[in-house]
Amino acid sequence: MTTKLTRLTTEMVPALDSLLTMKIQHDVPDETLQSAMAYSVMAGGKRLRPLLLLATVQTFLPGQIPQSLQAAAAIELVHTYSLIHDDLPAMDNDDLRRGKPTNHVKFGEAQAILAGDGLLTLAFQWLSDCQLAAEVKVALVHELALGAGPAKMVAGQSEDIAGEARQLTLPQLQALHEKKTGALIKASILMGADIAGVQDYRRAALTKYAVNLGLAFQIRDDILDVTSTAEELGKPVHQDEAAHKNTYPGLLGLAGAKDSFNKAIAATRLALDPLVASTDITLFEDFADYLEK
Ligand code: GRG
Repeated sequence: MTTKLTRLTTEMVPALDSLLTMKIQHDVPDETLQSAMAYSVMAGGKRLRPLLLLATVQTFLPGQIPQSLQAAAAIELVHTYSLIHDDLPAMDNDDLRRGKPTNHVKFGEAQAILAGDGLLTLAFQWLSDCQLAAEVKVALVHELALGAGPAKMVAGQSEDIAGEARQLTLPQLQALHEKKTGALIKASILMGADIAGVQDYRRAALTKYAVNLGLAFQIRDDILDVTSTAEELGKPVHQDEAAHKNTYPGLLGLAGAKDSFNKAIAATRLALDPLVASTDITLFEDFADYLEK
């Protein structure tokens, strides 16, 4: 079945990909750095976070989609930086990502660190020079810095690494996931809301939706690490257990993790209730359906 999200993806991913390719080429004059940055950005990611921003704009103010593409692409830069650094020998020490050698395997550790640094900084350059009103750009910079920065994603990564040595409780694990993975997902949706001028009860509903979607996403990732093959995921599996990571299946068993996933998905859908009377929520429902497949 062709869903609204499939149509948005078919239309937007090629546009995002060509913007990412062209602007990295234009904005990164050093050839080695440009290759290392482009390698991971163009390695076949699903573009989930940019699509969340664009789906939010499409739902509330579709006329702003063309001006939103660069902001959506900026989120993918931050996401890609986080994956490059996460894969480094000093962090998860992974050799495979998206079915390809990781950045440091291909370009060496120093260039991989710099590629990540370059992507993180370039994201904010793109937000500051995109075609949106100045006050919207400030809101976007703030939202992305909050979600990706030292109070959220970086803190989550730090806690994840520190937590390898000890068993977290379920609330501690949920808080860690909310920072490490959830915060960027939430920022993506709220940045869409900033562009579309979504406020009050609608922004509150979107925030609740985003938090629960992010949680469902991470629990699903934990489950897939246990149940999938490396070919299916394009990255090594059973890594979490080997690294003594705190995960949902590790803490609750596979059945318990699946139960938590189902609860997070139910909460994701419930969060949309206040919007139903005024808004076509199909795109948001499609993301929940996608995670459930
Ligand atoms: C290094 C500061 C810093 C942060 C890293 C995101 C992150 C924090 C670590 C990644 C660990 C991980 C694999 C978490 C699982 C959730 C996740 C981010 C999966 C990858 O995202 P997808 O599925 O990937 O959207 P694609 O390849 O489609 O972009």
